[in-house]
Amino acid sequence: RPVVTRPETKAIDMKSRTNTLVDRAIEPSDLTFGFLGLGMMGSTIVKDLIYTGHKIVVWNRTIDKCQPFVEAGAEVKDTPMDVVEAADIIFCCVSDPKGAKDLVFGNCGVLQLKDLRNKAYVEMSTLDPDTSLDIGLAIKQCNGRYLEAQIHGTRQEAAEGMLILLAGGDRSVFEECHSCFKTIAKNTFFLGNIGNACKVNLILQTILGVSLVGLAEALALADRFSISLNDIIDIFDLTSMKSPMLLAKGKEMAKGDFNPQQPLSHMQRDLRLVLNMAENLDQSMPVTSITNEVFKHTKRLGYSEHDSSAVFVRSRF
Ligand code: NA7
Repeated sequence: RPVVTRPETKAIDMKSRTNTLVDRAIEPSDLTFGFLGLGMMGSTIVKDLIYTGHKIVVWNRTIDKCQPFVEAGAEVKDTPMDVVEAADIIFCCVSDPKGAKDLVFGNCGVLQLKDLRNKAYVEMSTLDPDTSLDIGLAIKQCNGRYLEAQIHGTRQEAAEGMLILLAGGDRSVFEECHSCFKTIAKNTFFLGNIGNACKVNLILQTILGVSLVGLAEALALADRFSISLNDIIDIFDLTSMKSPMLLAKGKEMAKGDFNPQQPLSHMQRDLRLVLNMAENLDQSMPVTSITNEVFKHTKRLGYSEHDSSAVFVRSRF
């Protein structure tokens, strides 16, 4: 097994500014927004929200990650429950459905505050529809309002406010989050009931995952023929098959630069969620199943924390 070095994770630079946000003339809401989870996406989003003038209260499991946000003007709290107490609308952005449930149902979690009247909870963690329904129901049973707001895009797109935001659940929350969503997303969709946004997000991830594996296998074959990968990408760029995402990922594969924009572990998690959804419907998804196996194997090779484009490494064996 090759020795794999972990990708470098740069500390968030609170001083850099993004032109797209300057141009958007965002009028920040007067409400106080809580934010649970300062990972790669979470920290980028919070940075944007502070920059556009929102009042923010944060919490992260690894407390050190909160420090740059305190310096930038956010308040930090000791537990998720404390954030809920201090904020009107609380966003959650953690790695997976289990983490999302821990924050709601766990020790010092959101539901410890038995009455959520006048509070709204917004799930940005990528979730399967059933988990989102469970969380939504629990929040509503405590008199709170719930919105799932699934985010589609890379960390770079988050930094530039160019995500696609897919929402479902309580429309009034969707409207109250307008200035936040305008900060982070170029397009925002309200898709109706809880679960709908999760389904659409996972369907988009299926297209992405399957495409990446196809790209990786084709480039690996070119490599076996000793055809320059850069030449292939230049020609691909002239075809009607090209897309900004595939071009970017192809270039990363050619360079062997797998700095995480969308971690491979997240891609595999999404494929697992897709296959679970399909299983419940008896929907056959053979290509997605194989794609999932390819990503699982690449994880086993040590590339969980690298970008999804690292799937190329496995295709070259
Ligand atoms: P990252 O960079 O992998 O960060 C994951 C975050 O989730 C990070 O803040 C973690 O805290 C937190 N986390 C994970 N599990 C838990 C549990 N069980 N309890 C509390 N906190 C937890 O992910 P991204 O920021 O890129 O993505 C977040 C979501 O946005 C994800 O669903 C994407 O699909 C969309 P830590 O810092 O490790 O203590």
